[in-house]
Amino acid sequence: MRILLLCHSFNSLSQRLFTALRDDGHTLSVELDIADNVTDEAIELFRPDALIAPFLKRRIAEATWRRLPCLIIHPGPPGDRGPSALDWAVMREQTHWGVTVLQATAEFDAGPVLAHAGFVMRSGTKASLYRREVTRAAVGAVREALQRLSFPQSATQLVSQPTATPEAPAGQNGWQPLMRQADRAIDWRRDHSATVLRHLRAADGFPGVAATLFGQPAQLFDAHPANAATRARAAGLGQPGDVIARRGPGVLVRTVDGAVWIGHVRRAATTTDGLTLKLAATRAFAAESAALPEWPAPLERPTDGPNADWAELRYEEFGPADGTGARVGWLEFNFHNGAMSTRQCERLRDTLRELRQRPTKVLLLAGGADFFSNGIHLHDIEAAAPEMGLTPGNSTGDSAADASWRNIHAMDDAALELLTMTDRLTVAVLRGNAGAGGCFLALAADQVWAHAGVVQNPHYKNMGNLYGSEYWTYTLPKRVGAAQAKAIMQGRLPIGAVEAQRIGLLDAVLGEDAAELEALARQQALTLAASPDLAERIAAKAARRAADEAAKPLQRHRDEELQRMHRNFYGFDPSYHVARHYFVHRKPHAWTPRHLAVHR
Ligand code: COA
Ligand code: THG
Repeated sequence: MRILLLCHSFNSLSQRLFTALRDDGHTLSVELDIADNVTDEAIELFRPDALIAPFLKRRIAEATWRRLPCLIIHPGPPGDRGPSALDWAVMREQTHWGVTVLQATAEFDAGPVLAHAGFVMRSGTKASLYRREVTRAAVGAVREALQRLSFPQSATQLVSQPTATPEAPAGQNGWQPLMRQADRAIDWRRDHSATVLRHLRAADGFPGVAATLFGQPAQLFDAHPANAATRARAAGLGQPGDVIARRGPGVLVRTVDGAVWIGHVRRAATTTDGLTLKLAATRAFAAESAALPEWPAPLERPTDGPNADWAELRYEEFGPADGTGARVGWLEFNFHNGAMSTRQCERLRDTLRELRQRPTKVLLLAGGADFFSNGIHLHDIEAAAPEMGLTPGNSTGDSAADASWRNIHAMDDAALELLTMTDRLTVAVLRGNAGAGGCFLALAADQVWAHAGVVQNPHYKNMGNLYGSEYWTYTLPKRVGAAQAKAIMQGRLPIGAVEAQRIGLLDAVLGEDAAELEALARQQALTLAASPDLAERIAAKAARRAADEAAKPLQRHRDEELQRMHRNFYGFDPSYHVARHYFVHRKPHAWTPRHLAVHR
């Protein structure tokens, strides 16, 4: 079929559908929802058999939904309707939830149900549920819906009788209104930790919960429970609502029954443009946080039980302890949204250096649970540039260009640790999507494993024509060949797991989701560590690296890449600074990029 994706932005769900439906043999094009006449034009040009709206905020015009089947993906079960479906589901602690594919009609989310899929709710943020459970269920439901549409008879019937609701539960009007800040409100003096966590999870990544921190107004995000030891330590300190310690990006806030970690905040606007950024709490409130004691968590700790604890980095080791086989290391870096600031890159680099001392023969780099990595931290960089680009952003005369320069160096340093780890095998385990520099960080490992739902964007040009670094000029052609490397970089398109494996970007696709991948990757790594030719493999790796180094040193790759990046950051063309500004402030698109709108 010819399928037009109509979306508010080309977000992770839209990208996953784009790759999945192309894998199925459909012809896809994308139009961002800019105006009704632009959508009309796209339909005129592309002549789609169906339109799919994975992430759409505006109403599809009647002339459009009468003309061709328009499939709305609603992140709720049949009968549920409205713009805050997942927010309410998390807030109300639903134990099961679902995704519905319905046909657009005059009323929001009230059209005929074409397919639906359910899932068991997990205790996670709205955004995490959206990126994992909702996305997986949506792909299944859309495939089922398209199956139904591909029989022309039923398609005609659906278009001509768009008010029938064949599968929706009878008599259920599940309209749920937009969730407002009043619904999300927390009161530090009254609410228990569980309430605070629930409200923040329902509002994460957008719009956050409006509250007071350090006595000042801010939107709060990225909340985590304090474990028993932390709660005990916090018990005598301060009053509910007081900030009492810091850890990584976050701060610890007292509650009536303990304490919660708040990782990220968006401070209330102070400038006339009203623009603010979601930043690490310790960055947004840098002066206030400076006085707080650091309460670190041990790097090596379990995921469950009383010693489980929140921190960005976590390491674990497994395998035979009796010397009968090699040990395997597992390193996670759960950086919020996969964005890696200079501070975070440096912590990762230092941790990788530390792990060189461990007696492991296989090291798994597990990235974050929702995103493997998305490269340099564009919000953090933007924070150095309130007036955009090269304008000095603060009293130290720092600029977004300087912040970008430091961040890309730190990113390269982390990648270099991996590239030079020649005494063991390294594997990047992609539990979630990876983008730009995050993809190339993964390629710095010997092998890359992912699950079937992972989408990669192994290119930089979408961010104002960035050239990119992370030694991509070494790793990408080595893996996929020069011609394919060029095609990927210029194509700027998301690549699903099936295609990624076909072209050599991935070595293995294990399981259907993050949980399945995690279990399979651990098994596979133990097998690898126990393989009789392990020593030969490691020796071959070291020899290959030495030969490559002799042919062209890594430093030269880095220098050449950074020379181009320097021009992107400091040069005459401000495209990168403009693109970053639009991205971090989620400014609406004025047109659909031509690599997506192939019909244009
Ligand atoms: N540096 C800094 N930040 C980065 C980054 C980088 N290198 N790469 C990605 N990010 C950030 C993005 O800025 C975005 O930030 P956010 O947390 O403020 O949203 C985040 O990572 C993820 O990007 P996005 O493209 O939005 O991913 P997504 O598709 O997985 O998220 C939603 C989708 C729906 C969860 C999210 O956009 C949301 O909560 N939207 C509100 C719900 C809504 O409006 N629904 C419409 C009615 S149906
Ligand atoms: N039929 C048609 N068009 C549609 C849908 C449909 N467009 C997309 C839409 N479904 C997806 N679902 C919703 C449901 C409710 C709202 C938006 C999208 C909604 N919006 C508020 C409004 O427009 O006033 C604003 C919400 C906000 O600010 O985020 O209520 O079934 N033809």
